[in-house]
Amino acid sequence: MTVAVHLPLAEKTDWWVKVLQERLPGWTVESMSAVAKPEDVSYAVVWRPRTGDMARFPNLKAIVSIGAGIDHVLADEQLPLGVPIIRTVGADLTQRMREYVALHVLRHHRDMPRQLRAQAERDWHAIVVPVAPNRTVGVMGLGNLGAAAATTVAGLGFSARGWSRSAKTIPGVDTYAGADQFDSFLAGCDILVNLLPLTDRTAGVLNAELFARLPAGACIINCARGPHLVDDDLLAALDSGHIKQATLDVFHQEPLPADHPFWGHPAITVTPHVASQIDPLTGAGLIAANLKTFEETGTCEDLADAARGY
Ligand code: NDP
Ligand code: OXD
Repeated sequence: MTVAVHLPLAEKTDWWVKVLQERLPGWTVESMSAVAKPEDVSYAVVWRPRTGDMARFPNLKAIVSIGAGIDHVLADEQLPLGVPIIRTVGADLTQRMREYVALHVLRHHRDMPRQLRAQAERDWHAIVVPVAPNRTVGVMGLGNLGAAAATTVAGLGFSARGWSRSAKTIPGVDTYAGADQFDSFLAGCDILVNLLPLTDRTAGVLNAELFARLPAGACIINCARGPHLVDDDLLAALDSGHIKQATLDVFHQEPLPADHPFWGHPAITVTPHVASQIDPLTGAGLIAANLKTFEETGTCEDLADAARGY
């Protein structure tokens, strides 16, 4: 069984080849760029593959995304149709996202950016904020990560709500579903967290129209994908004061170009796509287990639905 691995950085590819080979004795794991016989490749394990990479392999049984999102795989216009895509998800990834969302929700809730500005000016300035139950945190997307994030903020005492495509029941979280309930969901969200997958339907969802539906002074946390956000609309909403602050972990172009206005904006916190990066050794174990299960049974639990886009 041959597995071809590709990540944008050659040294990362080499690392994944090594650890996957250790976990898949009897299989052949190699860098995609070193594959001599494309017809032998049964599985591709990738992060941000290049256009046409998968089309080279006529006998591909499945593609593994080294991550939860599959948008980077589906972006390949030459992607062979019908090849199953396996996500890499699990408790490690979910826990890291819980921590990131808790950190930034609390930071906005307690107005830490303003408190830090006061410290810089040696100003003993006490900021009094509402208690968490009087603050509404909305989470867009209630999958593995969004449901965990919503449950986490509910556990901190916030008034938590979430929005997804299909209806859900999550203890402690008010849930909304579908386009019909989107406006009701948004109204009253003091802090909005985006954990939607990037699809044709969700691209650009964080736009001027959405910001206008949020209460004045709302904060945005985007830890899903850069193209969910219309950058100029956020800058305008921040400059008008309608949106107070934003935390952004993901961007249209990564790394975020040095001259991008987000870097120096006083109301924006930039993090470099680190909200939830799976521990690589844990991820390698999950991927090896999924490959073995798929090889034995022709399916596995973490299959994405390529037609749906996530
Ligand atoms: P899942 O696929 O488990 O869940 C996606 C959720 O979004 C589901 O609840 C789904 O609804 C909902 N959804 C999808 N499309 C729509 C729509 N059109 N309208 C309303 N709701 C919709 O994803 P995960 O929770 O595992 O991950 C979410 C995203 O987080 C990933 O796709 C990735 O982009 C991002 N991510 C970012 C990381 C980072 O470090 N910044 C790390 C890991 C992931 P339903 O349940 O009804 O299908
Ligand atoms: C993912 C990511 O999709 O790291 O897992 O963004």
